[in-house]
Amino acid sequence: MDLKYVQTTCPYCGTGCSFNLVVKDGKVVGTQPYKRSPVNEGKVCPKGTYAHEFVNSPDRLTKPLIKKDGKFVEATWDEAYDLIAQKFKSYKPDEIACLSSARVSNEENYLLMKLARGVFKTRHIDHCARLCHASTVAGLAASFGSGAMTNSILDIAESKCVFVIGSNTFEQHPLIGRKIVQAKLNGAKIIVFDPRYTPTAKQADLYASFYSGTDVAVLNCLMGEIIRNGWEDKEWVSKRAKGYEELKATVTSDTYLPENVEKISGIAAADLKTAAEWIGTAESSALLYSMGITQHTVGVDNVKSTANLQMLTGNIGRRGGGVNALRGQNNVQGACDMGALPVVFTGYQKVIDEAVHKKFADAWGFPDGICEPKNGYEVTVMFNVLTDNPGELKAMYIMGENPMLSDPDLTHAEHALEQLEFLVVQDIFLTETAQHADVVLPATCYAEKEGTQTSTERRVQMWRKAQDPPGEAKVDWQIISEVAAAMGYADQFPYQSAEEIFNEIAALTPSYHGMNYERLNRPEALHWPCPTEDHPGTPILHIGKCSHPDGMGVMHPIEWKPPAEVPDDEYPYILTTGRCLWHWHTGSMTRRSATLDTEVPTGWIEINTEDAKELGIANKEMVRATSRRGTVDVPAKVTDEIKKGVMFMPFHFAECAANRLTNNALDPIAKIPEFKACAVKVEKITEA
Ligand SMILES: Nc1nc2c(c(=O)[nH]1)N[C@H]1C(S)=C(S)[C@@H](COP(=O)(O)OP(=O)(O)OC[C@H]3O[C@@H](n4cnc5c(=O)[nH]c(N)nc54)[C@H](O)[C@@H]3O)O[C@H]1N2
Ligand SMILES: Nc1nc2c(c(=O)[nH]1)N[C@H]1C(S)=C(S)[C@@H](COP(=O)(O)OP(=O)(O)OC[C@H]3O[C@@H](n4cnc5c(=O)[nH]c(N)nc54)[C@H](O)[C@@H]3O)O[C@H]1N2
Ligand code: SF4
Ligand SMILES: [Mo]
Repeated sequence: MDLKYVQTTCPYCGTGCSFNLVVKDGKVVGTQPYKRSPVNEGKVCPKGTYAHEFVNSPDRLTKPLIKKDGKFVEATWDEAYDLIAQKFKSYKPDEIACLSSARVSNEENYLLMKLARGVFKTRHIDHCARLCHASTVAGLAASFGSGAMTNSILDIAESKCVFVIGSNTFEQHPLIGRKIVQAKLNGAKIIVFDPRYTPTAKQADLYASFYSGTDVAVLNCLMGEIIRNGWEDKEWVSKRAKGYEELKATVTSDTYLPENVEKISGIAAADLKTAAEWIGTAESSALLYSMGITQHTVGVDNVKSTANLQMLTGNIGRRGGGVNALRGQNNVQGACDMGALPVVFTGYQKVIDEAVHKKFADAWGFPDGICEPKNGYEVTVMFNVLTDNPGELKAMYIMGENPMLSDPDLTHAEHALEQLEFLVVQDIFLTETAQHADVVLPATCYAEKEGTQTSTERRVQMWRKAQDPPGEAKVDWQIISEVAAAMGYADQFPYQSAEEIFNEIAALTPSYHGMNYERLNRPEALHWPCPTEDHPGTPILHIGKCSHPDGMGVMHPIEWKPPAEVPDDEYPYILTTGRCLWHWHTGSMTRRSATLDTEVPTGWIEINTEDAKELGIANKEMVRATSRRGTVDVPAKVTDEIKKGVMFMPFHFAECAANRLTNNALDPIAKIPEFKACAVKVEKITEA
């Protein structure tokens, strides 16, 4: 028997834990701790523990598929490439859109970006960050000049106060949750505000439940209290921030007095005052947030409000402080860094900047040029254009995304995909989205390839190959290179290894400039920005100055606005949606993992005990949930752990898909949908 251990990085969340894959006779069969990573020190959560289980699932795609007369038939790679090339050559650049993937490596995101802008010459490229932290990228860039998590994971343990708002850290970033526990053991006060009494909330010294969609009111209230009590960091505010007077006028207005915000949010005035005191008087205070803040029509406003609070209390550029926007997918940070966004090339270099455009055009050397220096469409806008302006977009290339379960208002998403003349899906499983494709390309998963991914704390770490791909499946970067070659651009895609691609990225990207595989190939890896080969990397951003050209932080006065859809007589409850510990998004991987799937076999809707009583609904009973967009039948989970008037559904399960109900209303700047608040009614199912 041949047994080996291959150290790699977890393919699930943005925490970026490391573990060893156990490889027996050439096949991945298990995981083992790898203790030298400073991020997780050998510990992993259940998804990490069972990250080998989906790898050799019998459902893995092993051959290209081409749809003929409505049915998939197996094809050779050459047949698939010929068809793709013939079709894509027949469309104008603006008729093509690409979705890249937060699941794949930096190298693969970079190449899809190059394929889109260089080969297809389209400006329409985006990925699931749009559904996730688009508000963070826009909001934190406006506040600090850089859209990334400001501090490091290890730094959270140093904090004297940890304020968690809109993150269920213990289920969604468990090994960051461990840092909260370490901070608590070091004497920190923990505050959690969440509509649900989550496992994270259970760790709190102060927990308050509140209505989804009232975050700005709550954050303004805390700031108002801090200013009225003189707890603001006067030096930070005077030396490093712009816009204090305007912010002060807004947050100290009567609207945001604790007694008034109690009525808006449902948090007791006394709790708001206590939270303000703890945050305002702590030696350092870290704010952690995730989707509870970003997935709103006011997502950017919410993000800017968290930045306002942290600047006001001098917690930017400080150890144990920061705005810690916890990025979700393993490589969503990297996919953004690689320019899989409609407005930037790598490292946030703007598409509309002529000098940047020329830099990439020159470096890539496409004889017939690249896409125009114009911004493209966001994922959500692409889908709206498909339904509202038929014929404008005709073809789509989707790598490693499953919008047929993850997009808001699935009826709309399905209608949108049906408008396409030609759809290519490159995935490891035949997902709900792949079912709609004309060509499906079988890709390899993390265990079958080399590459880098960038975690939420901007740490760039490596994947290492542990086994060969199943059947004829190919590595994503190789597929992209071969599609480019079939389109006539082999010279621009000459790669033999992921490392060669990484070197091209480093050459074109200032924040990755000092990185190479040799430097990354060590347990601690490197945090960007890392501008030169002797630079140690940057775990904490904005020390001494922010990233705006003048070095200043910008405070934004923001008024609270309710969600796009609020409860009324017909739809009297607020529905919020999210995740659970055991499953990952659309379930393509975790529902094919025997242990995880056994633990949580299907979805549910959380209903407050009093609401359930009024509705005559019993625990575990199948109920019907309806919004203005759709209806699903789903088992009820009757619980005191959710605020009365609010209901919650995880979105992992196709048979009771939360996104049949959600609202496709968008934040005007970030174009992120309002996954965290819509109006629903819930009824008993009475047999006909
Ligand atoms: N197990 C697991 N882990 C994951 C993922 C997964 O699918 N499964 N996905 C990853 C990804 S991509 C992401 S983006 C992260 C997301 O990580 P989180 O954002 O932590 O996860 P969610 O469950 O979407 O939402 C977090 C919390 O927001 C609360 N919430 C709901 N509405 C509101 C509101 O209006 N305001 C506030 N303040 N809070 C509200 C919910 O009750 C929930 O507890 O998780 C990552 N980690
Ligand atoms: N209601 C509701 N909806 C939501 C959210 C919510 O909170 N509520 N959250 C949103 C958020 S934050 C996110 S990030 C999105 C996530 O939305 P998606 O990104 O669409 O969801 P995933 O299930 O992670 O899809 C990733 C796909 O990549 C494939 N894959 C995995 N590894 C590889 C690989 O190496 N190569 C290739 N080619 N494919 C691979 C998987 O099989 C899967 O089909 O969902 C969003 N949708
Ligand atoms: S915390 Fe995230 S990165 Fe760590 S093992 Fe769990 S899913 Fe993987
Ligand atoms: Mo996400």
